[in-house]
Amino acid sequence: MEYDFKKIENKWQKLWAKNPDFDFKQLDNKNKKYCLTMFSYPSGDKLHIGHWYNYGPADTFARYLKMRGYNVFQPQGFDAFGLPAENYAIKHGVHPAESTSTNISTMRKQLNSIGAMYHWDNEVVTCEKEYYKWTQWLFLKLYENNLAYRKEAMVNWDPIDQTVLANEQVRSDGTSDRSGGLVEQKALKQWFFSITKYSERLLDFDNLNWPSKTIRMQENWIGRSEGAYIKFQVENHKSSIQVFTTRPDTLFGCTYLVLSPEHPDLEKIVINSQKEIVDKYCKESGIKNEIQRLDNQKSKTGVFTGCYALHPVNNQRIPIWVADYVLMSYGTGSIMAVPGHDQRDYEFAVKYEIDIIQVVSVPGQEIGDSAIEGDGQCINSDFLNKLETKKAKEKMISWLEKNKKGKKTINYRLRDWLISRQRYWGAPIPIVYDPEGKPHPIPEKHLPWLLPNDVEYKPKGTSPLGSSKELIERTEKIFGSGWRPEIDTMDTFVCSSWYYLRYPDSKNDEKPFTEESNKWLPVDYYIGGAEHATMHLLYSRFITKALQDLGYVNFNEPFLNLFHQGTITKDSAKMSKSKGNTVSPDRFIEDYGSDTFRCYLMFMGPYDEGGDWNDKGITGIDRFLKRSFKIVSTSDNISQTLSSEDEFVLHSTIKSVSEDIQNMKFNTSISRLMEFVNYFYNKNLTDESKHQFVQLLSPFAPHICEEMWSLLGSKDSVFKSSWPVYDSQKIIKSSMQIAIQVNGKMRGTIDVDANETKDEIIRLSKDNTNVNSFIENKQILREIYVPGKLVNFVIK
Ligand code: ANZ
Repeated sequence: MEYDFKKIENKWQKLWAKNPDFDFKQLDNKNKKYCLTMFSYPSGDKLHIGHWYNYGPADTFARYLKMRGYNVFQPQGFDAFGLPAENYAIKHGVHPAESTSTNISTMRKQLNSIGAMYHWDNEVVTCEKEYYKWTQWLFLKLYENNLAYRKEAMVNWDPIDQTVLANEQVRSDGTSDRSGGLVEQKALKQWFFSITKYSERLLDFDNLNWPSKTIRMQENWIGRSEGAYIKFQVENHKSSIQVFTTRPDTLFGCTYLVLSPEHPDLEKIVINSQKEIVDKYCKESGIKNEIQRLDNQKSKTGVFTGCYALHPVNNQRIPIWVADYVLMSYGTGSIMAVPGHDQRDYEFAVKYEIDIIQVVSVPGQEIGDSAIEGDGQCINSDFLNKLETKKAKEKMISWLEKNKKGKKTINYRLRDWLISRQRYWGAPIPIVYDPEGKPHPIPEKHLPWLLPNDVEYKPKGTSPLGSSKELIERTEKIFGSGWRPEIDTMDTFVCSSWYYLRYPDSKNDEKPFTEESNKWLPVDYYIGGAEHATMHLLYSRFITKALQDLGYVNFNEPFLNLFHQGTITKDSAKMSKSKGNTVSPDRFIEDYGSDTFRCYLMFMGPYDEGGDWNDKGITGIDRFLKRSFKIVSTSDNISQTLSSEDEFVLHSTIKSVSEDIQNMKFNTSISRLMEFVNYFYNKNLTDESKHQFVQLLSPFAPHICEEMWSLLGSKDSVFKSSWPVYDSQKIIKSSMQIAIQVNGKMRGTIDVDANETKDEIIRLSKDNTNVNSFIENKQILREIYVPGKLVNFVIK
């Protein structure tokens, strides 16, 4: 019988769609496994190979869990709001609602061709009002609980996309990761979520099985630093300047202070004769973004304020400078500079001829071309002298606390999450302003607060919603004349920060989720790209923890096991449309079928590393599936029993495939299945072993296996059957090698049947020609047999 993949795949996709076993409503949440892949943006009009690489193997894993007896929930949806979808719409001159919905229906069809076991009834589409109503609800809950607030802030402005970007969306070279434009700084009133209140708790990864690299990235992003605040009295002034330092042990080496150009006290302290040059300096640095300011390659700049501070311990005069290598957004926006032990300060002090005092000594190191940044022993430091750095930190902090000049503190690099976007295609922020401009939350009964349609959505620097007459009329009608709507929309990362909570009850229009639907959570297995390490994966953890605190969920982490798929390259280069080296999945599905395509993706390399695409490789998989079909579907290779060697091959295949698939080692699983087929290709199989083989292959190639399962006479889906179990007795090697010694010296080896008796093994050993030459005509005093290993003849 020929393997007709088109017919088979078509047939089973239709049957699965109708099969009540794949109906979520029938699923019990006891013994559940919630398997989730990161949902896709309908930004392009097609799924690309990266989507397949995320979704195909993830489905293999989900199907395997189902066969292991779990109640598997595997939903799918679309992250449909946001810049990529909006830019696609602008480029193609259609309304984003229209292009998004067309793209979604194409992608839905393509997703079906993967042959994945999706619970489509639970689909989530974030741009639909039935969904964003609850994104707005989430905003309101955070607002009511002081976790959402509005403030004027310097923001990253993308001049090409004409919108604000989160720090995470700015690349290290200062350009936008969306448009590539050079990001500028701009002061705007913006909405924020208070993720920083959760900094410490977000550093707890205890019960998570996540890639350690991702955990490290989140830790670095949160950036916890232990240190101290230290107060410096300003000479002849009432005010004092508070700095944040991680090195209070170096306080005696502080020879100047620096305020950031945006520091609010700067104006108060700068002396008249320096005002003009300080103002000019601040204006110039206002144009630079944070990344340019922190660029270590560039020479540091700054100007003297003319004012002095007093050293908190010895009252010495310390000049106060302004310099843009100090950022307003970190610590207190001002530092104590210790040029002997901080490289930035060192370069600055050399350039502006400021004193450098060494206060830490490290054997073999001298302050020469650079500062000594490491730990050591305190010198030139009064009561800290001779102490090790670590001890000195503690001693200085207790001195400062006792004398009320400072205190121990912990600082985090994490910033609050800026969620306002000056764009059209997003969930409107559910806030209105009274005639005095004071913000008020929109009462829940008015949700969804609809995204207006009468909008010029192309970006022009102000929020498109401002051009909607309908939105203003709606606002005035409900709240009164002179009331104005908020015209910014929410960052799409807000939509995706909670979507996993919506899936189990995605059509509920009374509640975003319920106690019952939450029984499906947390997500057991989450699979998606590593590029989301510091954005989506951190935001989701924050939102889950916030909702737990507000009593809406009873778990504190959204994703228990996390896995990142690798990338598929072409000739070792990343696939991209601009390079013209993309591989369209559709063509290969057309030519080889979905099962072959999925299997090939999994076979290419370890799942977390990816692999290099080549067209020849896929023909190998094609041959493997054809041969698999043949050994199962022919009836003239049936036997009643298997030899012990055959059984060994069968049971060790079951063992290794089970172990490897459990660890998402799909490539080695497929290799083992190929070895199985090669071994049995011209041999007979029993009916049972054919069944077992089909079961092992089925999570990888679901369509062909359903077909083979039914050819073998089963009425039900193979995915309702239980994963095969190996018999440990049968994988004991059927023969064993015995070493033969004479008086403890190796004289030969023999292969014997694993069940051979001791007497027979000793007899065979004596017959070995080489051994025989040593024992012939000798008196054997003892015959020692170590079972399964060796025979030793002790002779006179
Ligand atoms: C004195 C000192 C001496 C420092 C020394 C370092 C070494 P992390 O570890 O990243 O938290 N700093 C503080 N606020 C800053 C700001 N707003 N902009 C730029 N730099 C700032 O870094 C903390 C250190 O970075 C602080 O400790 C401070 O310099 C500097 F031998 O204070 B340190």
